[in-house]
Amino acid sequence: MINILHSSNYKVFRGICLNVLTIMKYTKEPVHLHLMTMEVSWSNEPKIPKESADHLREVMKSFNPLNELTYYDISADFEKRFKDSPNRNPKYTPGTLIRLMSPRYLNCDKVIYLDTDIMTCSSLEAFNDIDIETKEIGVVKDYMGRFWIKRDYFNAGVLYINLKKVRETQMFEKALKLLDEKKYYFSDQTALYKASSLRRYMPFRFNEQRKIKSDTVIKHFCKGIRYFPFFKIYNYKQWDVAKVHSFLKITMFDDIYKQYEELFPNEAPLDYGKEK
Ligand SMILES: [Mn+2]
Repeated sequence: MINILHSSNYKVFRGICLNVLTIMKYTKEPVHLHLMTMEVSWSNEPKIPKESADHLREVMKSFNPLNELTYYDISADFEKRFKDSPNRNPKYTPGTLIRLMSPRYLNCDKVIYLDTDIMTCSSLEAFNDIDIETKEIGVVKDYMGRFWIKRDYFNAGVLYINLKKVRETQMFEKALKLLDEKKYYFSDQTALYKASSLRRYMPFRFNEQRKIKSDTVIKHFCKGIRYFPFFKIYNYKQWDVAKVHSFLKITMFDDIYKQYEELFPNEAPLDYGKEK
């Protein structure tokens, strides 16, 4: 059984659904998705409704009856933990802070945390070959941050978490404490960097922040820079199908987009071919 963690609000739920469809396609081992969500008084982003999570579970089970989904609404706990925090409104969304509470809720030993702007390109079983027994987390370097911030600065979009170990070392609790004290630009990514000491660095194919290669396991649709034909900072997500086609030139997920529209008729539709 492969344990996956997604944590977010409802705004980006279709990213999770799209990613789950890629996991259903490539990963043959049963998958247990831990879905954490919340809504808080200082943000107008709604939580993922339980009905949507229930539907996603049904879809997963239609691929393999052994697949599982557990839904965690941590609103009350989150409200209490972050209401006075200088980081309660991070650069992107408070939703990204949810994962910091995961060791308190999940009862498995290891989990693969995935951002919502992620698609898999081959089987997650590749993680089984990565030894994190004596480590807190498996991480991949941040493509840009390793030049600009620090050589070993990692990208927190994919984290292979040894929950047993981090409960021992209190790594996530340390990260939460750091966020109480000071405002960080990359909030929890920087806090996770500062709070961790036992890291396994994984190859870029586990969090590919550039072009998809033949051995890529996970493609991260994070912010990127292109220098030619002119300098451009871009940030196109996998559900922005028109840009995925025209700018990123990726067509390998076209069957997934079609499947999404068939299997999730009640969720936000994808904009086929719409130029913005
Ligand atoms: Mn991301």
